Amino acid sequence: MKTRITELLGCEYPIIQGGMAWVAEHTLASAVSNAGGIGLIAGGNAPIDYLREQIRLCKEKTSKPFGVNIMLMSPNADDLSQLCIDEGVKVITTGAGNPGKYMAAWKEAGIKVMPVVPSVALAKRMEKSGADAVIAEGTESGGHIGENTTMCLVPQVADAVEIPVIAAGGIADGRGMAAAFMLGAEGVQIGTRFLASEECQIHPTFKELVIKAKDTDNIVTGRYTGHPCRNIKTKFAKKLAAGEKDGTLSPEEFEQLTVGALRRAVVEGDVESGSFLCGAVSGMINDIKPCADIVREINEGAEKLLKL
Ligand code: TUI
Repeated sequence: MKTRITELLGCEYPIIQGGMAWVAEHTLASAVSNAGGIGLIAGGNAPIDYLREQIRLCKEKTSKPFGVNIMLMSPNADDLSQLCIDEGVKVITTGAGNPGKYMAAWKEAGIKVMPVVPSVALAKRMEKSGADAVIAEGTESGGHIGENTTMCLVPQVADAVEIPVIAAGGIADGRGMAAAFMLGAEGVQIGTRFLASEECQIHPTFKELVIKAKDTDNIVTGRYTGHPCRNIKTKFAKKLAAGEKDGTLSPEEFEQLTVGALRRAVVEGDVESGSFLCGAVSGMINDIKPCADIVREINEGAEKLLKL
C-alpha cells in the first residue's frame, strides 16, 4: 500500500511500530523495519549511552529505515535529541509533550519528524512548527494516554491539517487499519500487537498477560497524577486504581509505588509490583508471531477490505 507515509519514510507498508518505553529496543525495531514497516527504538528515560548502543545495533541488523521515539518527559530528552542528530537517525516520533523546541534542529538535520498528538490543537501547532506528519493517538492506546478516542480524534485531525495523519490506539489487525484509513489516516502506529511478537524481548509473563487478556482486562490508572496510563488489569493495577478512587493513596504515594514499575513488568515479569502498559486492544491478540507475519497480515487484511 502506497501513501504519503510510505513515500515520506521510504518503507513498504505504512505501519509504524509504537515507541514503547523499555519495550522497543533494537531487536524489535529491526524486525519491524525488515518486515517493511518502520521500527522504533524507544528513548524512554534511558541514558544516552544505552540509546547510542541501541541505534548502532539496529543499524547492524537492518539496512531499512528505522526511527527513535523521544519521550519528552524524560530528564534526558535534550541529550537524546542531540544524539539522534549525531547518529544520523532518519525518523523521530515524540510522545508525552510538545517537541517544539527541538523541531528546528531536527529539520535542519533532515530528520522526518512525527509527533504523537492527543488533540487537534497540538496537531495544528505541530504542523506549523514543521512536522512531516502527526500521529493522532486515541485513548485506546497503552501507556500514557489522552482523553479522545481514535474514532473521534483521527477524522478531526485529518480535517485540521494538510500533512499526513497516522492513526494510533486500538489498531491490531487489518480491520483496524482499514477503519483508520476510512477516517482519513494514511498510516497506522501499532504497539500492543508487537508486544506479542517473537522478536519482542519483554518477559514471557508480559506476553502471556497480553495474549490471555479479555476485552475487560485493561484499566487506566493515575488520572489524578496528570499522567493517566492504560495497563493490563493485574492485582497491582487494581490496587492502584482503588487507592486513587477511595483516596487511600495520595498522588505522591501513587508515584512512589509506580517508580520503576514499567521496568519491573518488562524485565522481571513482576505481577506483584510491575505496571504492564498495554492497549485496550489486547483482548483480540491471542498468539505470538514473527513481526514479519504481523506486518504482512495487517497490511493484506486492510488492502482486502479497502479493495486496493
Ligand atoms: O507517550 C506516550 N505513551 C507513553 S510515554 C510513557 S512513559 C510515562 N510513564 C508514566 C507517565 C508518563 C509517561 C508511557 N507511555 N504516548 C504518546 C502520547 N503523547 N500520549 C499522550 C501524549 C501527549 C500528551 C500531551 C502528547 C502531547 C501532549 O502535549 C501537551 C502539551 O504540552 O501541549
